[in-house]
Amino acid sequence: MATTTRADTARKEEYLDLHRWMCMAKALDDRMHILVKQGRAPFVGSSRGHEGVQVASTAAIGPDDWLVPHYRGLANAIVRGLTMKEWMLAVFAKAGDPLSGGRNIPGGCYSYRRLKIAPVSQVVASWIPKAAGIAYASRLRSEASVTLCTFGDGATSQGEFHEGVNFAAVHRLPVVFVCENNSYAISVPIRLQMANPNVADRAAGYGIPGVTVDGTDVPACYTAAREAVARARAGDGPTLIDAKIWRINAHTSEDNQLKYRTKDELEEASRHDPIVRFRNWLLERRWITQERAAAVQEACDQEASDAADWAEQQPDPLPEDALKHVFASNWIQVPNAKLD
Ligand SMILES: Cc1ncc(C[n+]2csc(CCOP(=O)(O)OP(=O)(O)O)c2C)c(N)n1
Repeated sequence: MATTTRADTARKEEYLDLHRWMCMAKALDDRMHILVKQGRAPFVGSSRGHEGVQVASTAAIGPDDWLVPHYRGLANAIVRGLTMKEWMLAVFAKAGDPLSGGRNIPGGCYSYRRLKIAPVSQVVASWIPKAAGIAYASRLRSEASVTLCTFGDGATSQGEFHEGVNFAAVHRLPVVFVCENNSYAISVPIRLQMANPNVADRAAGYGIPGVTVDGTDVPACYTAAREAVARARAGDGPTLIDAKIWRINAHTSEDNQLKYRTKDELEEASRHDPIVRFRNWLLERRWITQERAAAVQEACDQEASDAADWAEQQPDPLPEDALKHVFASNWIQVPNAKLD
């Protein structure tokens, strides 16, 4: 009979963490959809289908590294340490929301300095050159940090993708670029975005490694991300990972995807749920039981529901604080500036 080594046990614990983080993201996502239907929350940009690559890539970096995620990166933020209560404070735009002080749409625009999550933007691809800039700053400061930058396939059609990846490649910056390739930019399918659907092929044009991975396969994503992080940390520059996934929900809760996806396609997408696939992988290894997996999801669902009820009762931001953190409080006086 095979014996379980200490390394196996450590690995198992890591993988069970990945599973729990995915369940947390699903629980918050599902709860937000309920809250929107009830008219209690404004909006969801769902991360369903993206959780596998998100937890795997984020678990591959450390607490001193930087995360520059896209607006769909709920599971990325969870791995960094974001709690359900904090997320729900943002969903209800409460004064204590650590993400934007109740100023932005949930998950759409925020930052979290303590967790080293750089500002998330709705302006598609605008954060890609910023990730290169953060990595460049780390280099100038002789810090050992790696920057993880995530985006969708649609973002790769923007000029900022080229500018950011090219700059990082030229300067061999410690960045890991992860394309969460769900093959849609809202309603625009990938065949209308690019003639070559393999985003990783473009890496050759920048002189960096490109890796295609099945983004619903958590262990494969984890291996690809850890290898890319190790390359970045060793001074060997950026990697472009193209993680192929399926978008399970609509683009956002404002979108009716039946206008551009067939019911058959949606059924197919639901068969590519990374949580189900990863749970089966854990079951095969007997690292989890059906009962335990169900209990983890149930506990996460309950925690998300409790977090929502708690957050809803928290104080709203004060009207007089509305302009706080919007404009600089001290104007910089430019000598001899002519303003007329
Ligand atoms: C510069 C810019 N152009 C257009 C939009 C509108 N928009 C918001 S999300 C989105 C789709 C982006 O698709 P993708 O990068 O594949 O990410 P996904 O939402 O599929 O995860 C678009 C076009 C925007 N926010 N910013």
